Amino acid sequence: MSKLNYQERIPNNVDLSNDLSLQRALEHWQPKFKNWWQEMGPEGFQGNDVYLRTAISVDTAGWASYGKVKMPDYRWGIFLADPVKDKKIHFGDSIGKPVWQEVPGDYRSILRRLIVTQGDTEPASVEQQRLLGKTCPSLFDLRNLFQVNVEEGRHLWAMVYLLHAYFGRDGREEAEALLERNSGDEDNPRILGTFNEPISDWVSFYMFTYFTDRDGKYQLKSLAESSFDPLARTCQFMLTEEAHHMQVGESGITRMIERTLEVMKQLKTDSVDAIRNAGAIDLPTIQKYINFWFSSSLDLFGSEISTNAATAFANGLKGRPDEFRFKDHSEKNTFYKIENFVDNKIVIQDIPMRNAMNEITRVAYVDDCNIGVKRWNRLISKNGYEDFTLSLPSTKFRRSIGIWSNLHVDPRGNLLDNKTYNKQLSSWLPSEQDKSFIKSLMKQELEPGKVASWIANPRRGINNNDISFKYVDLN
Ligand code: BYC
Ligand code: FE
Ligand code: FE
Repeated sequence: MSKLNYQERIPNNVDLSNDLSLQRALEHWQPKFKNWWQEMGPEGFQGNDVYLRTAISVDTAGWASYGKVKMPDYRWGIFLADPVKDKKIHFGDSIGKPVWQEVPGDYRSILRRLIVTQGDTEPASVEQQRLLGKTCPSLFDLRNLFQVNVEEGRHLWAMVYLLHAYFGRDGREEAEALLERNSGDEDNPRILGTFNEPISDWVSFYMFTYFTDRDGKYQLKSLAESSFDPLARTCQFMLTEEAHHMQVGESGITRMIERTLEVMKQLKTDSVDAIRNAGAIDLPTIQKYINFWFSSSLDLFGSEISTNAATAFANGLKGRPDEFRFKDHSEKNTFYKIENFVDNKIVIQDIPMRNAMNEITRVAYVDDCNIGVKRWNRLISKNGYEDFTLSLPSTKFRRSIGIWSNLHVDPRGNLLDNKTYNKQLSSWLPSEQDKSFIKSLMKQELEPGKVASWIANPRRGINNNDISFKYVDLN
């Protein structure tokens, strides 16, 4: 087990003190990161003690410690999973050769592009969530928001370390640019679409952590397979933290639904108006938020048929999530059945497997998303409302990237004509009215143990603490 070095300015397990020029470069970037955190990070509560977990080792048993810390003093550091001796490349064209400890010259720009794209999402999400503290439904949720935020900050550090350590001057420039692009900025936006969408209410926050952080899980799993060993090891450790982010999303959505069902039972009605008047969120509105964030997150996997993805696989840079699940790790002359849209018709085609890597990853992601949906539907039917079910919309619905982009497809996957589609679109997505209703519910609740009207109490507290524990010290 490699102990993390906490004596240094930048906690790390990469022996930073033995590489003075790298250490200096990162120490030069550190104050820029801190400035960015102050300006673009969570608004408010920066001077308050927050009950946060911090990584202290990469050992699976006991990798984190919990304690109160002011966010700007959080110990962001560089932690890579332990190396595996004699590790070999296990997919693509170079199976069996040793994994790389340095970047092969030929792959420099494509690898840098992957790392920059991954890195860009991390600070983007912090920016998107920066105002949510003002409307937190409880201290427990406020703490979870900040936990997610500081860890996304650490994920940025993870990518910046790789850029500084392995990409020289270009890498240092990219590291600066990661702090210069901003979510939703007209002139200099974040790279991927979803990360420029505003997250202005907590319903969107839970949807984002359920659906968009889960894209993170699948992309990190693919990169954890990489033949560039430092990238693989970094992503492996990031996945440990990622699990909590998705848990925040899943439990948040569950608690919203629990509260809605409670109101429905009390009032013996499923009338949208009655539920809303009681300060809870009707299930059809929750469905609309699912439609929005799921469809947006699907675009993050890239085009269904992608030569970029084929190249990244062939070169051993990016594998499939859980590559061990597959028999053939070369996939050189193999094919994948895909639905394509040709001459205004949906057709089934065999395409080279390597070109289908984005779609293969997307399919695994969709299955994973469905696990929570099934659980929510069990909860709804257990409470006696069998005739309402939540569902994921068709993967063809509202896409902006790939085969289905800009086609008029309804949530069930049917192609519609222009006019019908545009008329109905607002009934599938949160309307202005829905949004202003949700906004009206977003009232800050800071009393320990209390929650806002629209969400149930959590089942249990954090790290064996009570629900009413003061997760954020106010004053
Ligand atoms: N928006 O062949 P294509 C996370 C671009 S989330 C805008 O279709 P490719 C997190 C693409 O860049 C995980 N542009 O796709 C979650 C390319 O542009 P260039 C983030 C898009 O390249 C929550 C062009 O379209 N990690 O960690 O095979 C909170 C054609 O590309 C989009 C990664 O993404 C889009 N949605 O795959 C915090 C992993 N989609 O190069 C954090 C690294 C595609 O022609 N990135 N484009 O200018 C990748 O592996 C790939 O870049 C992608 C795209 C999977 C994103
Ligand atoms: Fe992350
Ligand atoms: Fe995350």
